[in-house]
Amino acid sequence: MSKYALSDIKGVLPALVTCFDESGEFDEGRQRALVRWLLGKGVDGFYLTGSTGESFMMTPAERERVVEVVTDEVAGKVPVIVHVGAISTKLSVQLARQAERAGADAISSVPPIYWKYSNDDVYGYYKDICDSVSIPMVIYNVPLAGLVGYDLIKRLSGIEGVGGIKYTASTHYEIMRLKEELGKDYVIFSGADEMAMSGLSFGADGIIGSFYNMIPELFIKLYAAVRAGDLPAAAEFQRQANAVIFYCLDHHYFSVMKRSLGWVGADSGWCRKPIANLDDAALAEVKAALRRIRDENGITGVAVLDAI
Ligand code: MN9
Repeated sequence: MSKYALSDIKGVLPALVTCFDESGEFDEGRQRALVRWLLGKGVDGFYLTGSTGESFMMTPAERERVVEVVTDEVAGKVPVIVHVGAISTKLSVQLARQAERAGADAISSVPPIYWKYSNDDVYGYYKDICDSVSIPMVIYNVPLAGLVGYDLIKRLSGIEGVGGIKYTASTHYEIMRLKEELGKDYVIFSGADEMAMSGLSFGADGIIGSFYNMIPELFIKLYAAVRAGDLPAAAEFQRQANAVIFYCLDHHYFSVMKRSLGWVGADSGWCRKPIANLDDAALAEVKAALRRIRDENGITGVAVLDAI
């Protein structure tokens, strides 16, 4: 049973990486350990099986298993949103129903991908999924899947069940405008880690992203600083985080995130091909570079970086 209303979901939510072992199979033990580690850090919820969760490299059964395992481990301590986007409505509906059964608090989906769809098609996609479950839908606007225009975002908000958006476009003024035009109950999660401060300053309720797996401490402090109105402090945390992020983005960042967590006992394993993995030699180089970035930028209080 879902436990949290969408309006209760705010703060810092990792787009949880999915843990695979050396042979590429889902690794339940690593996954549970990572969830416990992140809960210990104080994250405010989880976003499962999204792009960062490598969902598009997984079978529906595997995605369902991840959802079962993580909702079981989380056990209602924080809210869980499950990304159910898939190549067909039929699959997305199947995943949405399973997420609801597993106790997810909300679902989310990219718009239909690969082919070019009309606005009516996109509307129909979200309507079909929303009609199949009773938990709310967070639509997902992300360049990788093709951005949804402002007018369509507003139209989609009229579907019963659509309660908010994960907004990963860079046009953050739309966050403010959506809040004004759709009301404060329309929940907005800012989705670009590099611009978390901006998204929150423009009115987002929370942030969902990849790097909250690896350096959650900086974003938890950033979130608190924005809420306290201390924008200079928030900017400093964003600057520190971005020094790490921009380096990682050039070095197979999914693998950097997963393997660097091993330095704090939360090793998250390997990525699924064609996403590349770091071998031990490359990881050693990354480690040296991150140490330098930590020291040059005066970054403290980040476990993964403190460990090197
Ligand atoms: O929404 C993520 N976007 C994608 C979340 O996965 C496409 C972000 O967290 C980015 O990975 C991050 C790095 O560019 O901002």
